[in-house]
Amino acid sequence: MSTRYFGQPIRRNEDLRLLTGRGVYVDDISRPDMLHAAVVRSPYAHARIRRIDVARARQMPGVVAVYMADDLGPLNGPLPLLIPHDDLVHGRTQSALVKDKVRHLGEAVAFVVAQDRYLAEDAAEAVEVDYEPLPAVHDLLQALDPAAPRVHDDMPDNVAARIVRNVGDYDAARARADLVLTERLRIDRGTAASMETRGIVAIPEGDGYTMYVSTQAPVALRNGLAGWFGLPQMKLRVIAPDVGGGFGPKVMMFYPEEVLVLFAAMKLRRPVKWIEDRRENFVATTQEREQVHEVEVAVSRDGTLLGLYTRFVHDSGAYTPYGIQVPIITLTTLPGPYRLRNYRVEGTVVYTNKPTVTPYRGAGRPHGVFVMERMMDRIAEALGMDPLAVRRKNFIQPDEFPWDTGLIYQDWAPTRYDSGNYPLLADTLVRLLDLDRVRREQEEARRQGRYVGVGMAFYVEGSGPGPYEGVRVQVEPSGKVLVATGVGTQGQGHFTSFAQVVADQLGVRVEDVHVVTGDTAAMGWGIGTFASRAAVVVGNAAHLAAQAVADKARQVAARLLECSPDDIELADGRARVKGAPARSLSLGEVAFRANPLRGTLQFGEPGLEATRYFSPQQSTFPSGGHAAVVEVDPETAQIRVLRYCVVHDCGTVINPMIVEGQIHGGVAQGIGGVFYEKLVFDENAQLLTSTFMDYLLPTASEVPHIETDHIETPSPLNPLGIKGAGEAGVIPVAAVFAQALEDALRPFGVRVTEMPLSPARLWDMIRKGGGT
Ligand code: MCN
Repeated sequence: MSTRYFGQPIRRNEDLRLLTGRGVYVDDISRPDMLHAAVVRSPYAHARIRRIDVARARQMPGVVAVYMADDLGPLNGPLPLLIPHDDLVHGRTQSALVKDKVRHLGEAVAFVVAQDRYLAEDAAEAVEVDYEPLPAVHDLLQALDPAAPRVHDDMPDNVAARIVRNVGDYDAARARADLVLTERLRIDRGTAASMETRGIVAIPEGDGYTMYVSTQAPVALRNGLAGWFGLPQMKLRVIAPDVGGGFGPKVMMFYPEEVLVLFAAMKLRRPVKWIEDRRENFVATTQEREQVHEVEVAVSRDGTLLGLYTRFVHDSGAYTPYGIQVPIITLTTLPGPYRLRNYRVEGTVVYTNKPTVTPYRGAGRPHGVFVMERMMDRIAEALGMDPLAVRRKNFIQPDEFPWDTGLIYQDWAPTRYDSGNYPLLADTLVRLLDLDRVRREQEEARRQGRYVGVGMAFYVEGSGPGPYEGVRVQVEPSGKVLVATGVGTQGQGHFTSFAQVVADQLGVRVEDVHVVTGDTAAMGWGIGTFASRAAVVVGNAAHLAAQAVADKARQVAARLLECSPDDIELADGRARVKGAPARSLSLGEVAFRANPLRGTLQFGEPGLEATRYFSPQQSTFPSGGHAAVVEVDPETAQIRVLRYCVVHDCGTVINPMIVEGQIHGGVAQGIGGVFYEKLVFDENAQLLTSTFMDYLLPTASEVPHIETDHIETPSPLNPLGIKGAGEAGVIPVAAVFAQALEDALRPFGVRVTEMPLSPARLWDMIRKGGGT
């Protein structure tokens, strides 16, 4: 066995355990003396609290404690603003428990701890809160009305931030344009709806605490909570066990409940568990997507994009714990694979009385791509050009990398594309789709009175940002290899892909590499799993650490086998002399002997172990193209997805099967965002879609077979050439279907300008003609 694992579609190590019910999630953690918590949540989106009476709840049998804001003392201060930004003039964060004024539905006002969950829920209902309901800001445009209620009383209006960026000279581009086109586009709010909701267990142990949390960022959470509670970091261990989906909102470090559960465990000196229920998940876990854009493009007659100007409003909900990350990502994503040299953006970030917004898979990117790709379609339409021809005309060419868009996230984060080949992406997509045949079939269908349409969209996304991740690789005397990293895992296949990277360096079987993620005791440094960064940052750290271990193994083995380290090869789990395979030692034996105690060697550090960090200078920029073929029945507006094709470039690929799985999951979420998933709030900012009966998730029967192909333009920014893949599936889906539906329904003049698009809305448009 000396096959390279890198690039192979190895089956996921973790799946047998997970599929046979041996996964361990937070709710599986149990202790004999464990207490259970429930949160008293506001039924109003905007209200002043006159009085809270917990007397009756406290007296109920089995109730151990009921906490209100004042019980937490200084721990109830506003929680940290995690990602400050110079443009965020009015950052606001919530406290663990509301004292005076509720700012969104479901905000926590009291915390009940009881012998079991039933008693805790009953007691939570017995807490009496006297609310004075206030008119609510329920819509992002309403938030801008000078007469609108104010979400934060200490602010002059509801504007958290104004973001202005200028690249080149848009006005000059406009002046010389043959054509100026405008459009108004809207993307609505959705929720990640991970299968496992949030959950927390805090256990007092000795003079410290262990917490099990369904989080994407265990080390950051440990550091944040330790700082908040004034605990030495060594006295708080955070473990993210198996996590049933995160998709962004579980990166939040930290949520009110994390403070409350740890606080209760400290006070009561007993383990405390809180598991979020689905209704809570709809209001107390962060959400994303809501944005309205007015766009103008300046174009020359041959289809060259001369400039783009967009004014947009972003709804951040009631607080900005993540700063203005989502709208900034939108504006840096918007240029996409195109040569956009004149670009002006004016973004306004507003507060509303709706749950807080933080990144959800794609994080601002689907919005940016929707805007740019819709405008590409408008250009094609106005000039009577083929939509793909317009895109090809404006693609950045392979010899133009690195390509600087002129945009920066912050000083340290330029949007400089590292590598790519967008024309090849398009060619590969056309081939995969067999576009000529699809067009012929489309014409044939139209002759038969059927409405078939084709949509295509392209994107470039920033992925794999720093600042760093670390990996510890350790070979045991048993020959098994332990790989520990500080990131958490929510289903991305890290147990397998990191094992592949390490196995290659050490010449061992991938099954013999055991990856540990998400335990601060195993690796105390780390940032987290988000921004499609783990493959780039952890993958390369794993590569460097495994290389260091391999070097040491060669040195130790060379001494034992009396040859030069250069003559040692690591393969089949052994260190052997090249050309003399009989002279060899198992890697486990080398690890055992690499110890001054064992007599033969005098190495300073015992064992075969190394920790290495990787700190990328900047993000890498994967890209992709998606295409869909749809058929719409104009009588019922029923949509059938006939084909869905994805061509993706995430640099070198560690495991193509995992990457395809990631893409499939992302496309499924994208389809949800196009046809089904919409959080609807009424004028009181009450959520009307707070169950899966109203907030529809696509199921297996709504997700088509997805055909994928890859191209590889390695990133020059990291040793393995990797770019991220975790969000690729979701990013262009809205743009793809918008074009496909317009194409299918061209005879009806349907214009898609908002997402999601319900069948009822589409039916209406088919009846009346015109736009969303
Ligand atoms: N990979 C690879 N080769 C590459 C790039 C990636 O083999 N060139 C593999 C990686 O090794 C890893 C997987 O693909 O096993 C995803 O890697 P990466 O793109 O680095 O993304 P992360 O691991 O950082 O995961 C985060 C990303 C994000 S941001 C969201 S949101 C998301 C996603 O991953 N949430 C998920 N995928 C998810 N998948 C599941 N099942 N659950 C979630 O919550």
